[in-house]
Amino acid sequence: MRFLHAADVHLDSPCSSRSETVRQKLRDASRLAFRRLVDLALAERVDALLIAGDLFDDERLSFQTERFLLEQIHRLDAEFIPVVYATGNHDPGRAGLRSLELSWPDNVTVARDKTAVRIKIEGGSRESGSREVLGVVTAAGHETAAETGDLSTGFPTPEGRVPEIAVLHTQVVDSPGSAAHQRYAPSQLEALRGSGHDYWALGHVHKRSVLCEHPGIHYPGSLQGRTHGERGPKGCLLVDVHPGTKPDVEFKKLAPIQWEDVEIRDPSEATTLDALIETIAEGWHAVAGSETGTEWIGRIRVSGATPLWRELSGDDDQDHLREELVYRLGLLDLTLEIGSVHPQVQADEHRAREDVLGETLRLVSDVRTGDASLTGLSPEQLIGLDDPERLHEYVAELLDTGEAEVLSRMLKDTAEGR
Ligand SMILES: [Mn+2]
Repeated sequence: MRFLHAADVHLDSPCSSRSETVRQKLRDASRLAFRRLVDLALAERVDALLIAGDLFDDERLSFQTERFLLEQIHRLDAEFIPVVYATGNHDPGRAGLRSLELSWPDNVTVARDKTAVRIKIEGGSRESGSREVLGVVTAAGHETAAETGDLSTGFPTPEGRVPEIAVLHTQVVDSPGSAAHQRYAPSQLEALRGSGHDYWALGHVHKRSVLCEHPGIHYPGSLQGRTHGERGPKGCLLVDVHPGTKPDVEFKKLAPIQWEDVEIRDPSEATTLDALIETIAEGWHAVAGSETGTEWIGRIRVSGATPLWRELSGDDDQDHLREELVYRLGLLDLTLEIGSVHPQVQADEHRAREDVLGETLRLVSDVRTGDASLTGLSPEQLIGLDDPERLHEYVAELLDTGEAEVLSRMLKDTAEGR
């Protein structure tokens, strides 16, 4: 039996941390990814499409997206491709909720609560009537948004004559990336391995991961990444299952927008902002490649010793650098994070000096670490302090690049970055 396994589509997800333009692009991208999923199902002539929960977020499904979703499912119905959809914690199957009330075409089976639903998947010629059972899909769903029980325990033991596939939105305890997710409907890897199913089509963890090759126990990851935490290519799994052997599982990229991170830890060679842009561009292309047909959202972190430490510490130059990078790398959006940047001469080398420089560096350092008293400094006098309780923390922030500043003003070879 051959099928597509997708999960965590999150249609119409708000992605609230981004600008309105980017949010709109991400919503469109989720829909395009879903359309591509249906295109792929038709092109590969699969026997079924399995969706392991979180197809959308609660009741937050616009009328337009609802129509789009049903149109896409109708395309599969027209080609007699069954869809098995097990609800997740974001789209629970309680009566009155969208997952249940949508006017699903006849090819859709919704597993809406802990009662396991069994569906025979048939193949062969419709005209001659010589139909055969290719496999059995069993699915259970989340009835509410906070299922705490192990839903996998209600799955009946497979009979073993044809491939048996299980569909479930669950957090397999101790699976990679599971710590980032809340503990909804936890299940045990050993129990899934020993259940007798040939393949577990899981959902919930947004990172693609293989928990077991044989039997196949897989998370396909989200269909389209929504945050910096969901990096890399996103899509679905194309699976072939033959009883008794390891399933063939192939990842198919579908997401039109991809998130990636680049970290520049040694920018010391770049002596101008243009040279720094060049360094970052090299780092970016090493991660993102030169692939076309994908839009990118980047997060770039720069830290370490650099002759540009003073420019990089100022908002104006950061904004300029960010805009240049967006243009140069052709990004849809960019989060630029300037970490701790400092001149190439380290304050540590001069802190022990028995002169005014050593004394100043020690004082700045002590204020930053909280070892020096701020007695006499009145919170009312300080510009920009909104909470008097944060006095020490605030002064430490003001002195964040204080040692570098003192060094560059007093020592010849630091001003130019040496
Ligand atoms: Mn999800």
